[in-house]
Amino acid sequence: MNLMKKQMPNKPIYVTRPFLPELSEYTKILESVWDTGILTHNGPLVQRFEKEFARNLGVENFITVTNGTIALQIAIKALELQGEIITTPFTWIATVSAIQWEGCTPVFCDIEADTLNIDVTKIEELITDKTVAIMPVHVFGNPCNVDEIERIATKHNLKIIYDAAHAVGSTFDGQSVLEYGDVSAISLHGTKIFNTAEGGGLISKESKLIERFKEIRFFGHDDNKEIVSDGFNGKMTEIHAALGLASIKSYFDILSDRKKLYEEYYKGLQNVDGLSFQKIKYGATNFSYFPVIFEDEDVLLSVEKALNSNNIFPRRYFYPSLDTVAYLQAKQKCNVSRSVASRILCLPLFSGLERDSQLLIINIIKDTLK
Ligand code: T4K
Repeated sequence: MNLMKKQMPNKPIYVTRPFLPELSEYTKILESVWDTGILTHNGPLVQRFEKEFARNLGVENFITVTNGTIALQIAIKALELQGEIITTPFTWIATVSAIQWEGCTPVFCDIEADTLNIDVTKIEELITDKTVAIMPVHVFGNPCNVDEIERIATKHNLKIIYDAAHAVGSTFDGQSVLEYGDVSAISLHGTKIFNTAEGGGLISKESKLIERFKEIRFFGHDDNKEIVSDGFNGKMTEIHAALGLASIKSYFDILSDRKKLYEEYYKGLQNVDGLSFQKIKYGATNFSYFPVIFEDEDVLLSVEKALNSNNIFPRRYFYPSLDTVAYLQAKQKCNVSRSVASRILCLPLFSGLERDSQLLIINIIKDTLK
């Protein structure tokens, strides 16, 4: 323990630290904003960011919006969904609040204990005559069983919206996982693998849907500024798009940094008794989080305490399981999700995490579990 205290980092280490480009790269791009005075309303930087980011993601169409939550709401609105949407309780509250905000009812399907994604074998028993869609989450960037979800949706005539908040850079069958389903909604929040401070986006192969997304994010106006439908304000600003553009040339380096750090954790922890890890079964993850699962909550709490006392702050993503949140009044009880949520901790993982800090984290966990 003495050794650990000696190495204790001066600055706190949080679960993540946003990637930031060189400040000069950012200000160079911002100069054009100062020249034109255009701050928002689908300006030239938003349009450039959409094109360049789509190319990096390997998707046909990408539309930016204010944040990942608004992206989910726009997806539900554009698909004109009214009724029950089957989703997972092992997620951030935004998945569920977007469903409720759009007047739909979330129905919780339990998760697979290994992948931590929606359990595809339990979806069909939850389908009723009110079910309109499935909203799975690629949890921590781990692709869902997209083939089976598509088979179920086609059989029951349901829409699929992927909450792909974590899945920038994840692939399935060698292509971006964001191209699956009717729509994928991503987050570009500061805590995500690629960020524009706040931000989000929508991906769909259907050009009609892309047009609807654009209308909805701009008060229901079409390209000619005619009011053609209901909409709201979901626009990304030029200031946020500039941050995305300044970071874009580092996109593939960010992905490979995460992979290296993830592998380092895995190498250090894989043989530790009493620990288990998320299984990547379908496709390839983007390595954006490193969750560890303990045998019980008491062990988790003692590891968390040991890390905290060394100025290290992992995060309990996702806790609690949303089927236990009283105000949501869930009718389903998801035991696997409840169990995992009480025992899972996401370790610090971000570009720039120093090797010594990572070794310290590994050693503290090993020591606590001894
Ligand atoms: N669907 C899913 C599955 C999601 O996980 C999320 C968001 C969404 C939808 C909705 O997307 P957005 O509408 O947010 O675009 C964070 C984020 O606020 C949230 O975006 C994210 N998921 C969720 C999983 O995590 P917190 O409460 O953990 O954030 P916070 O502020 O505690 O940040 C964690 C650590 O990161 C801090 O201890 C320090 C560091 N940090 C954070 C920020 C914001 C920085 O160093 N700089 C920063 O600017 O929620």
